[in-house]
Amino acid sequence: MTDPTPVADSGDRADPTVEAVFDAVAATAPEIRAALPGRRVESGTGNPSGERVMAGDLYADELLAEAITAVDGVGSFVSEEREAAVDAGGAVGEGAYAVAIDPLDGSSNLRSNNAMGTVVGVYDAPLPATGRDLVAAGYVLYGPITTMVVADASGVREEVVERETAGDDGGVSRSVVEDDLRLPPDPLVYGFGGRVPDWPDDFTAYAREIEDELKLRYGGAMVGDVNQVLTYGGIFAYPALVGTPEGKLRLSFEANPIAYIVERAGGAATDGEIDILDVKPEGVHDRVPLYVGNEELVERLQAALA
Ligand code: AFP
Repeated sequence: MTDPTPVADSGDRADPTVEAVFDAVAATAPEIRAALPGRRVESGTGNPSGERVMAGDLYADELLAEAITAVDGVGSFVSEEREAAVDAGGAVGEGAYAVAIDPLDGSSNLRSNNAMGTVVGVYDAPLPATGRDLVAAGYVLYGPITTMVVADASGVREEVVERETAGDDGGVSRSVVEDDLRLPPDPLVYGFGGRVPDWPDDFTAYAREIEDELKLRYGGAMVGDVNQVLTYGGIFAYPALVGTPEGKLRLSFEANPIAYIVERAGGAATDGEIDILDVKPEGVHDRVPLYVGNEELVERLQAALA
């Protein structure tokens, strides 16, 4: 494993620890991306949620753990792929942050070569914590272009992440391409996960209405699907399912960071009853149904499920 590469152009942001975390995430992104072609196979191990783990998941987790635990002001590194938090030195909640990571969200898309990403939540409290303890959140999207969306108290921005020179030794640049990302007011797309026969009747009825209004866009990686909603407006859901009312997505690693980003961009996020950011976890690997997007669509969804 190589040392994280230096990052340029990160700009003058308010919280130096938060910026250093996203510098570290950006610095790993080209390396993670470059390593994916040889890591499209299952690793042979499972994660704490009982899912099979791809070799790419493990590689990304190792690289991110190394880069993020080296950041001054980070007290612990908590990963979807690890049972326990990694102690990074500082006291979380007393000046140091806990960084929660889904290293390779949508890694089952490695096989079919579709989009995937890395999700980041920076919490000012030991985990498990609610999303109200987030001070920043973001994600890297490994699409045709590597982009990083970062949300903090100042708003939401989208950056392009690139190596400055060819090869492995150059620095990594972060170039802001949208400095005030807002959900478009006229929604265009929707993407709902889970098998349709497993959807509860009230959610199915809502989906039938939405199908008449918006275009289906579903790629099987939350980061890619939410990025479409942020770009075009709309709604993404991984709903409660018959037999699995908790849905699929993890609160600490997926739902909270995405809710934080979308709410900062002017949208809304719910578990069907309350704001995702108010959901109280019992454990770090808890799952939660997630419905996120334009406020009007999320409010209608909540009314449909009431
Ligand atoms: P993987 O990381 O195992 O590919 O799961 C991705 C994910 O957690 C999330 O990114 C997607 O929204 C959701 O699962 C897709 O699940 P389905 O395969 O059931 O559509």
